[in-house]
Amino acid sequence: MRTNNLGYPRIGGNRELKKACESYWAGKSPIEHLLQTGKDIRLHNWNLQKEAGIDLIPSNDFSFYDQVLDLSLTVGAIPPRYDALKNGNIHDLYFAMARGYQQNGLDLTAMEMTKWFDTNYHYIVPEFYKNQEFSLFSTKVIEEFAEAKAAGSITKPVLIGPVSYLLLGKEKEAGFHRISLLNKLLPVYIKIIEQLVAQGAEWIQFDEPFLALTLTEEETSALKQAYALIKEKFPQVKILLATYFESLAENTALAASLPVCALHIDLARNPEQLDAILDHLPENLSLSLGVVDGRNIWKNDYQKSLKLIDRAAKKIGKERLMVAPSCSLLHVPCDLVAETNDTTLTPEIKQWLAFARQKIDEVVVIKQLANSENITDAANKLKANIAACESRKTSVLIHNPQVKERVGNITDADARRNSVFEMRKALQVASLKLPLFPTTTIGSFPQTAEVRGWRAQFKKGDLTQKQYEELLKKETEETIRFQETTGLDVLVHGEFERNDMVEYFGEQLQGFTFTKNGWVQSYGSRCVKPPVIYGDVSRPQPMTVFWTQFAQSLTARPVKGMLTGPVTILQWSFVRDDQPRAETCTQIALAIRDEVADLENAGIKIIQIDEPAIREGLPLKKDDWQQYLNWAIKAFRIAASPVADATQIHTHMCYSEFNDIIKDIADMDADVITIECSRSQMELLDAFANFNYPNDIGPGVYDIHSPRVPSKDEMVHLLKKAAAVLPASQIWVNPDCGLKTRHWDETKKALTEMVAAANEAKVLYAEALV
Ligand code: 39S
Ligand code: ZN
Repeated sequence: MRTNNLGYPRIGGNRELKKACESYWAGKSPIEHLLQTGKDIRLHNWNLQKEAGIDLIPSNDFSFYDQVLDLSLTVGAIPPRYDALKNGNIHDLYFAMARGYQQNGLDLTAMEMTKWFDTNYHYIVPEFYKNQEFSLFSTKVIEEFAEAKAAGSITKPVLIGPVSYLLLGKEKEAGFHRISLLNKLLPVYIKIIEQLVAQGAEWIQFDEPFLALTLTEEETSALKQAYALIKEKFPQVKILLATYFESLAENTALAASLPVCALHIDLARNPEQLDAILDHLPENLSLSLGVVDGRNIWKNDYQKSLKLIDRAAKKIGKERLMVAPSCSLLHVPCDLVAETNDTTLTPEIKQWLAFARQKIDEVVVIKQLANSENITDAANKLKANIAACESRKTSVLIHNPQVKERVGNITDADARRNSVFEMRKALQVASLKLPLFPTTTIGSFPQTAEVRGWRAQFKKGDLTQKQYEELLKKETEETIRFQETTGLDVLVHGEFERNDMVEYFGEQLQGFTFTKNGWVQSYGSRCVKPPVIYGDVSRPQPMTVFWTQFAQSLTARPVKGMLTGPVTILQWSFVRDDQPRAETCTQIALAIRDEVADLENAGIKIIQIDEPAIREGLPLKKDDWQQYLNWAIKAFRIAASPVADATQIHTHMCYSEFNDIIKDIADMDADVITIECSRSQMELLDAFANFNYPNDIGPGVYDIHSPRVPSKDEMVHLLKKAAAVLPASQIWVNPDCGLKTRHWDETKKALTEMVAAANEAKVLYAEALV
């Protein structure tokens, strides 16, 4: 039996990569510093896996920004707008594709970014053209193999498989399907394998996560064709085909029939699939058992894992088995040892957890136990593991009977506003007196280094609570004044007191704990620190009323109360694995509901409950969608429904395509929804228009993910597009997401242009008022 790892976090134990990237982008350090940082992290990761006893250590799991973007560069799928950068420095080209480029007289937009399956990781979407050509443009995968070899490790290079790579992309022109590009793409894969083999690679891992989704006939034959060709060209190379995030289900026979050496399956997400796979496994195929959860931070239950391994060993023998995490460890923080704050992450809770570094050890110990190696030491570890699992099951921290009772008593009426939208809208129009094309923002204003610095100082004890609050009050007041002078209609307080839209709530809710250094990459250099939900959730006291009320006291204009919705808090936290997600979500919904009621009681007339993660929470298998939507939409409604009809509820969504769940979005029954639209040039609106979406909509009129300042005319153009398909009285004007990652100068310019655009639209469509 061997140990296998699919990928290790690459941000560095103290986010060294983030800091080095941002410093390079800001022109504060040379490229050499960034390259050296990457090299140090890779070496550190390989060595720790080698020393721990991992047999198949991944390489090319490192990336300066994103592994899908790396592959686009590798196979030369570089969109034509970057042609001018192709002959220059490859790093400039790479980061231009990731982040856009406004220098040397060029103004290039970034490539689109979207969610990596149902995770909170974002990848750069490959762009494909009808006459797409591929070539081996970057040799990163080969260089990193050579680098590891020089450092004493023969690694297993990791690449996204050709079929999944194509499926992850998007056609940028009509008239072809991206899967038809396979024949042009495969020769580049062949070249890569050739060079890896020449360097001495024995194993190569191809990730084909689409095998865990529903496949069309074309996709199925593409998989067969791709792996048959690789087998034909390189009969001696050991290919490990990795699937994860879901079960193989109807693709089990297909996956087992592909001519590869080993198949990896996700047994953390779906242990039930093991038997079906064992039944289909041909004699020459090895199986990598993903028993250690690569997506969550709970300590592995060794006894449970050993049972699965035993079942497999009985059927196919130990020699053909590998023990592994369920997926790349990219989605968990680096090292639990860095958590030293006993008051927040108490020793009791800490003993239930395992981060990437610990999961590597778990894989090795499980293998030793299954293989009867290192017997005394392994047996002691098993004993300790049983004790930790038992402690978690029986801890009084976990169960709160009052919360369970409240969830049990929820009625349908709790999930319904008092009146239908038309009646509410009339009352809201009368109460709020907003103009046509009302302007607003999504919630956050720039989280400057200064604001973050205050929080860091406050946490260290270098600022008192009072000093910290005074600084935040000043920042909030300036933001209110800025919005007033710019002429925005519905103001926000700016969220300067918040570190993150999920962590901030996690810090204040019971049943949650949070880490000091539990960073996980979200996109590029941006990281999040997901809170940990370990027990029943409740809200001991108001969480946002103080700052919202303070901001409202400064102005006569309405200030929106800003909350994160239950589905998003669930989706972006590390969740319990000892009860259904629906149950946890409903508990969070009740906590947010209490907050909504408190905001209303404090005189707040507009409350926004953000649900950007509702789409990504969708199960990967379509058959499971409806069940998820039922509880997820209900959770939102439970949170949104305690208020009077005149109180206006907003929600915000981004980063997704909503066309296929538009009916469910309508069922959320928010009075106003603001959505990301600007990168797709309002295409999304067609879905809302075709559906006759009844409530108000704020289609984002500019892309906040880029520093580019849009002009008034651009935004008027987008508003006209919106007004062509929707009644003008239904349209709000806003950016497409929060402004926390932007700088103040861009923000001020962009919002000034946006208000001017709304004013022009008001004149153009004044007749719609009557
Ligand atoms: N998921 C979550 N949870 N939250 C989101 O907002 C999103 N948005 C989408 C989808 N998923 C999400 C993804 N977009 C950031 C921005 C957008 C994202 C994701 C992340 C982001 O800005 N992250 C920050 C970053 O990577 C960290 C935010 C944070 O937690 O830089 N900040 C803390 C704070 O403000 C800690 C900041 C910090 O690094 O308190 N402090 C320094 C340190 O610890 C010290 C302060 C200093 O001197 O700068 O070293
Ligand atoms: Zn957003």
